[in-house]
Amino acid sequence: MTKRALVTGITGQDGSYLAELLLSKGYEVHGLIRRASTFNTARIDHLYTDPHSPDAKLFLHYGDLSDGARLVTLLAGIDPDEVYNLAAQSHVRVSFEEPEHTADTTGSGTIRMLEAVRLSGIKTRFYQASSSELYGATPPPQNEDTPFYPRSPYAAAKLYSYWITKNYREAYGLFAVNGILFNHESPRRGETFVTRKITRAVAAIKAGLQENVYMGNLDAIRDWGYAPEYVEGMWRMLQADEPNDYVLATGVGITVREFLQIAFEHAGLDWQEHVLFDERYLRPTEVDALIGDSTRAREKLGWTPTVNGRELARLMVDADIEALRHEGRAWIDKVNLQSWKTPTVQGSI
Ligand code: NAP
Ligand code: F7E
Repeated sequence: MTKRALVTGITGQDGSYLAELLLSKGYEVHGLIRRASTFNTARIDHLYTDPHSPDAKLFLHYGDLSDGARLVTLLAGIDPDEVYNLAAQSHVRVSFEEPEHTADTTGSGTIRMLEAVRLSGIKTRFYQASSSELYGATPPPQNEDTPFYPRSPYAAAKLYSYWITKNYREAYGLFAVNGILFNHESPRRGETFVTRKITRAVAAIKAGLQENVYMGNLDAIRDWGYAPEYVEGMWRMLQADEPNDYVLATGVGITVREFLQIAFEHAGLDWQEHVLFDERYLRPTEVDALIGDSTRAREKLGWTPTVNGRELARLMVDADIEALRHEGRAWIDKVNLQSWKTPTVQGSI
């Protein structure tokens, strides 16, 4: 029997890798996409085949986490074996600019999904994209028993989603799990997250297209892993005998400064000659250090990450240098249009 999965956030970094993984395992994959005035499916275009084809395995449906009735109709119609709720306003700095929207999508969006599962009466397993941001001010190492202390509207919204997922597990016997994932990155990472911002800037500086990049707090420590390995962990959580919550992390923490240094050095550049400070990249409250302990996932799911932040920096620089070589100036302009035509690769946030 072919398994069916529904992925919200399929156009995002994780959604695209998860769709790839599920298709490679023979799943029929359904994805929720938002209607936009321009195409927003670049990360999954390579997976798409004409839905009229008998070989079609990927199906996209318009919808939004703010539209509960639509979610009920969709779930009833698709009747998936597994639901992966990855959609969210996922940028921490942006959540301070748009706290209410973040609460609606990243927080209330989850209860709309869970209610849609319950009201449509389908039998499915449910994955919730929880985050290491839940730990916030609690010092590392962090595991499933570490107390939460959210430090942003994003983290507060994810805290609600974490608890409501757990509540639906206990109240209704739903196979619902929280994956508490530490930062994970890739060449498909959104361009305004710090790793990708750095590796894109390195590529542009190396090519002589810009001189500097403006950054915020370089002292923050993050446990950066590789996104394709993390979506494998999500899938494993839904294959377990019993529902449980799991941390996914590499256990290796490095500062933003060290990531900068490795990325620039990899391209033969000195980061100190190119990095400038701009306070607009600071957050009103910062998360100083996240380093995860994923012993439970290693022991119970057999999940083992192989790429840490240092290796990621090199891998992502190589990918961005190659992308720039391939696509040229248009590659930079694509993001600058969204950042009010800042003349260099900065991102607005
Ligand atoms: P991402 O690249 O920002 O993707 C977010 C996805 O959510 C996109 O497909 C986006 O659609 C969709 N989306 C946003 N608002 C929506 C709405 N109202 N209705 C429907 N779809 C909506 O995020 P990611 O890095 O792949 O992360 C996936 C999930 O894991 C997120 O929930 C994130 O908060 C969480 N998480 C991420 C990390 C990490 O390090 N990457 C760590 C822990 C947890 P558009 O393409 O149309 O914008
Ligand atoms: O920031 C510092 C910044 O935006 C990392 C999301 O996927 O992971 C992500 O959240 C650190 C922070 O990710 C700049 O202050 C310095 O300390 O890449 P980021 P994040 O906030 O850790 C968690 C686990 C999620 O769940 C989220 O969805 O880097 N930093 N200078 C900067 N950050 C940015 N973006 N830009 C800078 O110029």
